[in-house]
Amino acid sequence: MSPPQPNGTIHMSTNKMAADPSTSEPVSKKARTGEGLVSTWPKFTHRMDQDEVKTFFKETGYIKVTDFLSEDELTALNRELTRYRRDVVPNIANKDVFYEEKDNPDTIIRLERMQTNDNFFKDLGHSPAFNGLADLLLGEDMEPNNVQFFSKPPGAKPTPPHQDGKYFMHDKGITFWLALDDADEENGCLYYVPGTHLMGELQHEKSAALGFSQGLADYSAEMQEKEACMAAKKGNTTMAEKEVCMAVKKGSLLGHHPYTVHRAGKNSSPTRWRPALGLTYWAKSCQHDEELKRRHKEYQQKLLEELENKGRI
Ligand SMILES: O=C(O)CCC(=O)C(=O)O
Repeated sequence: MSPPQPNGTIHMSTNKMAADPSTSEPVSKKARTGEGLVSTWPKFTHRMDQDEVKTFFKETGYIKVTDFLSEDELTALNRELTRYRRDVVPNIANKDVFYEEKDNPDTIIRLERMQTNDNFFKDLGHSPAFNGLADLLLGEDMEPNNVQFFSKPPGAKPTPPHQDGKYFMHDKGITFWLALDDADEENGCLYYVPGTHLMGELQHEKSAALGFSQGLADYSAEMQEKEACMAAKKGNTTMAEKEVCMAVKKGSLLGHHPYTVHRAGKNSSPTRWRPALGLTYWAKSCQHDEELKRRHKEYQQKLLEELENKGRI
């Protein structure tokens, strides 16, 4: 065990667990930061085998945990989301909400920075279930960077293949994607390309998809063809061939490394939406990177201007 930290937390040597006086089990220090409902939710170690998930993540760059949330937790989360849409959305900044049909509250396709607009979602970000898992997978102290809602309406276009690291501008992060309803090939589930987390940042180009300004250059139809030819010559497989379909039931959790290449399919269902919650975490050490903060602010500003000019927000 390391010596007590200035804030009184005692870190265990393995995964930074602090002793909880109320139980004989160690509990993440993050358990204490959540208020109300979320703080009573079991920590991630009750939801999966942590060694297994850590090894899998290291090798593939992603995780998939079925039934991560219980029925009751999912019901509570959906209730809070309904409240957020009804009570919070009318008062938030334009940049934190995107609609399929502008200003039609029933057609929200994206919510951003929910943790800064509402305490429930702030607590969710800090909860031992998610923040503790981020600490474990990245092997350092992580903190919530964004809590987002992504929804694909019936007929929605695909999300272009990309690496989140392109948006983060670093690789000390992780993205969790929680299915709020069943997601499959029909309504636009995610696809991962295993092992791409080891390839560093790949070249991206501008994409027309709202909220996903960057797409992988290599995935354009022309590049895919070229890649397939080269791979065939060398006896290799292409990214498209390696990609894994992440169809999941509601309550399941996916997670990916900043450099893991991923995309979402189009929603070809005539009736089903595809709602999900995204939680991104950055290493606490990023707080000290002034250059990163500056570049990020500049990027956000540019993005906002572009969205405003297009009349999308
Ligand atoms: O939900 C989607 O359509 C895409 C989500 C995504 O790309 C992400 O969370 O990084």
